[in-house]
Amino acid sequence: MTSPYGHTRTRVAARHALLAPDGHVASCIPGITGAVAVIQIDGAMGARFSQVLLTFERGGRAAPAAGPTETFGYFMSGGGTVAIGSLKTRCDAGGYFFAPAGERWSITAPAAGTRVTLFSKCFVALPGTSAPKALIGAASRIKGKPFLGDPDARLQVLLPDTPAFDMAVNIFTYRPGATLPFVETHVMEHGLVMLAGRGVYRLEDCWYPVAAGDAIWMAPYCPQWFVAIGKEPASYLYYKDVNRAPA
Ligand code: UGY
Ligand code: MN
Repeated sequence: MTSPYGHTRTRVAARHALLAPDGHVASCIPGITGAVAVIQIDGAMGARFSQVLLTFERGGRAAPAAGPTETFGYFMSGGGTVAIGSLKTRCDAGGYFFAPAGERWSITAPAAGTRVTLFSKCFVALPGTSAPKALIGAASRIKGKPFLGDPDARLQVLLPDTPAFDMAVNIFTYRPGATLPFVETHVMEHGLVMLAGRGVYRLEDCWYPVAAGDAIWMAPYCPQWFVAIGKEPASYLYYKDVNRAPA
């Protein structure tokens, strides 16, 4: 809903950001046609990765040139055909893919209105370890495990937890009233999109009301905490950089 007095929940601070959907503005991204592309987080904000929301029209297509970045894509709604090298599968809502650096990937034949969140980063190789392989999966096949023993805060780990991967992408689902158990402060950076429900996100010394569709950036060492509110579970998809030596 537009505000007659210029209010928005969006806030871009030096070391964290909340982007509410009311502020979205589309960008043209090479290799993406027939889709509204909103760059929510990237290097211009201070991040070391990018987060992009694609909303496809019928006949839309995403097929960027291969480069040094690896890409994780998650179908928030709708569906489309994902191809990475020799892999090719139809993904529906909750489907996801990982395309390693240097490999071409594409999304074709999307249902109209399909929304996909992409996280991309420059791959950092680990000497002596082979690079991670392409994969296509579905969140429905990944069991949610209690986070630090709390059955009301469940974590689904979407990518293999092995040293080859320098990124992790997880889904956190909270029953109403459940929280992150403590205020986390860590070197890993986060990009996040609220998939469902509502809550309050603490970022540094600010507490933000958040709801499905909101995107959040947390710089390294940004103190963070969450509580789910309302009557429905709240869930979010989030990115973090992992498994590499400190800078
Ligand atoms: O994996 C994480 O760091 C996660 N517990 N952080 C978060 O949900 N903000
Ligand atoms: Mn965290």
